[in-house]
Amino acid sequence: SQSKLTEDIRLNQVGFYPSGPKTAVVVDAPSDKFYVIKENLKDTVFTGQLTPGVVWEHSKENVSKADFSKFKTPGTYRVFVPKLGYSFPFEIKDQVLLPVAKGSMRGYYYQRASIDLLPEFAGKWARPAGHPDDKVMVHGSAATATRPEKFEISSPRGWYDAGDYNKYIVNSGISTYTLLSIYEHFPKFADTLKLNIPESKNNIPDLLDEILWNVRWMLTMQDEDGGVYHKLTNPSFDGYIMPADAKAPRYVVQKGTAATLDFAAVTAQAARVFSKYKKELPGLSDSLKNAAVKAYAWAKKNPNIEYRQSTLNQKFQPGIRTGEYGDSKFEDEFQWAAIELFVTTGKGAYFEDSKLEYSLSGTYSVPNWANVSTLALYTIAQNTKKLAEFENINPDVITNKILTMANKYKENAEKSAYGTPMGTSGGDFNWGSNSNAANQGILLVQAYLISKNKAYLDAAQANMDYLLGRNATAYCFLTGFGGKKVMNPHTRPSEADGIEDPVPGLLAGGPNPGQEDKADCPGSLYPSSAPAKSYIDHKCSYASNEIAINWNAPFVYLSFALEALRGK
Ligand code: 9MR
Repeated sequence: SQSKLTEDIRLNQVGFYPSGPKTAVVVDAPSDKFYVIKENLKDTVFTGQLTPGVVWEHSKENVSKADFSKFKTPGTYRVFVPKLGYSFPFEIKDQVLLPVAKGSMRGYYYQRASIDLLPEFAGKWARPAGHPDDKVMVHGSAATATRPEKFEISSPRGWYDAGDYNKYIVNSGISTYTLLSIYEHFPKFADTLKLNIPESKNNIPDLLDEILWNVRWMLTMQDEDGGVYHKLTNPSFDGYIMPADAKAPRYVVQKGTAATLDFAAVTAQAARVFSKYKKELPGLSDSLKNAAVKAYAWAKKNPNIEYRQSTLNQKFQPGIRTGEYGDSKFEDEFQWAAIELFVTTGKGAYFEDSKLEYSLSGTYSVPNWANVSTLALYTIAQNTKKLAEFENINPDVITNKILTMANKYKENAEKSAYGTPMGTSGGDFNWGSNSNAANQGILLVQAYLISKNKAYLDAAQANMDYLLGRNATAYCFLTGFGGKKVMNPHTRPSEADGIEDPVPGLLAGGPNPGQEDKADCPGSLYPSSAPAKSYIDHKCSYASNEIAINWNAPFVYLSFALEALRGK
């Protein structure tokens, strides 16, 4: 019984940096010793002491920690616990996260609308183009378009949002920002990165080429008056069919305040990033900046247009029943857009508009699609020099705000039974919980960039370990990686393509005790109602096993950041 694989040793199933922290978690440890062993399952390379078991409140498991950080020799290993068995294998080496970083970024290529995925880039997941989106109706056009005769627009490209084939501006906002931030925060690293995508041979970094696929789509979503449509969508979700087989009519739907401000923030940021490529992409940076300015002005004039599907459907036909991304509070979107515009244009009026000086005493939180003010903090923390002319604001107040937020997560990582920041805040285990883990990681990386205190980076890495296997489900949550693999994500191409392996590089939503998909998944499929265990690797589970561009993006950021900061 000693020489069997056990899922009760939970660890990062991809691997560790030689000089970085290395911890496994053991459930109901029957021994107080653990060993790091070689792949021949015989040779022991490290012997360690397990910590006494304690209960993790989020999974109700009794767990001990196995810390083997002192072991630094590159190779492939497993952790072995007598009377329990051995773990999934993992590596110790430099650049150990590079494959997941590239893989998760390449996940976006597979999400592309309006283009054939070719075998040379997509391998066995090659597929014909779907959703050309070159003729899209303006929903309720007579009432909402600038010119009533304009019933149709062209809005190709972009990434499918998630397991469905629709394209939503609000969610594209935080996703695209997060990916562009990789370039802004780690330019040297991003410049040379190769992703093997159709544009790999041009003179623009691959990371930016991929992001451009979505940015160009976003630009088409702006109406002539500056307002931005909330989404481009079918009236109802497609069935489990391939993109090329999806022929339902498509609509751009209702210009709104949140979409317009998220658009303004991203296009302002993208204008900065692409200003370095004026020769390769003539006019793009200026167009982005103009689009941002115009969008922001529209939002000032229309500061309270909420997207609420039920209201919309009382007014217009056909009824729209796809993802809502509804939000009724716009202060955070205003602040984020204003800060991005300030940093891009240098115009003080945007800074005044952001009200940052006054809001810093209030609450900021780990960002998500509906909650974006912390993104403004990240941007300004990277650009504190621009604040020189504002005597009333001390840049340290901003960076300290980030540090204070991060401290909570760092401390929780240090004291939690699983050694993870996850579970620090009440709502951490929700729909898309894995994106909370990754976004906490980003917050901790910002704290590290500000302070150079390695403890923040260790805590950030703890959530990478969590996502890659040191969690209460034992799954490695990025498709295509790890020992216990996600095989049945809720994503249409993966369900319809007849290929056993799911499209790689996509992060599963993760444990979600809300179980909002119960009606579509037999309830008994959920193994547990404990928050950290409430997950099923089943295609029915859109509430725990879908994939989404806003969940992948922080994972991509976190893995690239760790590579850039620790890879060698
Ligand atoms: O990520 C969204 C989550 O925060 C919401 O609780 C949930 C229900 O409204 O919707 C999620 O977003 C989905 C979107 O509406 C449509 N595409 C798939 C997204 C991920 O499930």
